[in-house]
Amino acid sequence: MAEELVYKKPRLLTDKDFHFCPGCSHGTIHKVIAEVIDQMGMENSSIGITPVGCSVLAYNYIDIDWVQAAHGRACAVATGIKRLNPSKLVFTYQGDGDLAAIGTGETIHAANRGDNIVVIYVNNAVYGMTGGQMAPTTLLGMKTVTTPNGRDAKLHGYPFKVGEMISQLEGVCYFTRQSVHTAAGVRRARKALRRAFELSMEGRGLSFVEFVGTCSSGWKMSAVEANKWLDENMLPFYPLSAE
Ligand SMILES: Cc1ncc(C[n+]2csc(CCOP(=O)(O)OP(=O)(O)O)c2C)c(N)n1
Ligand code: SF4
Repeated sequence: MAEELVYKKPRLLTDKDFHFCPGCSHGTIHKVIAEVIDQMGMENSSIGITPVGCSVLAYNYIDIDWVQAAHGRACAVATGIKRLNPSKLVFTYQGDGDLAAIGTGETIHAANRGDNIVVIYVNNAVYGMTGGQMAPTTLLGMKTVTTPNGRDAKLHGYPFKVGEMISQLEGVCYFTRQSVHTAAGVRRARKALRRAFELSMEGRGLSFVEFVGTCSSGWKMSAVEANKWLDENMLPFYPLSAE
């Protein structure tokens, strides 16, 4: 009987060891991106833009062209790059601290203009790189280093559903929310990301691909606990899309 290959390292992932903590979603999301770019044969015509956050070293791991943006500015940089290079696939890869706090303005206006970029948004509900502070996306009641008693709506406002807001804008052709904490989730995420990349190359507008992710270190949990916590707490508030 022929053996069926169920897992292999994507060709476009380099041999560098990830700096991500065990149980972090970033590594699996990198893998999905590398696979989809490879499947589409776009390794020589893709440009990724990473700003600041744990995603900052993506250029070390996925063997395509990358540009480093200042914190929050990825959508503005991506807009310029795409307008000058319309034949390229241009995407950003941003955390929620980056996209939903310091970069809110750039993101909303890129979406409203309908620039043909793909925004990959990794929402782990905290500022991971700086040690697990509250982000705009932190759930109510969630403990972080800056909300030791849990996020309180009266003091800190409500968690920000960026995807739902962005999806209302005329310039946005596709919004999807995915996760990679299960094998089925990884398969759905791969399909959704491919769709976003294809729509972008068809010039249909901005695609917004949200990943609900874990920050095992910021959440102070093991890998297994973080996946369970994501399932039980993040997904009821940030529900996944069917496609
Ligand atoms: C202009 C500026 N302000 C603040 C910082 C500090 N800083 C570095 S990463 C970060 C937040 C990153 O969080 P997020 O975007 O959610 O990404 P994660 O690390 O969780 O993947 C902040 C505030 C900075 N580097 N530059
Ligand atoms: S601090 Fe959080 S987001 Fe950053 S690598 Fe570790 S687990 Fe991932």
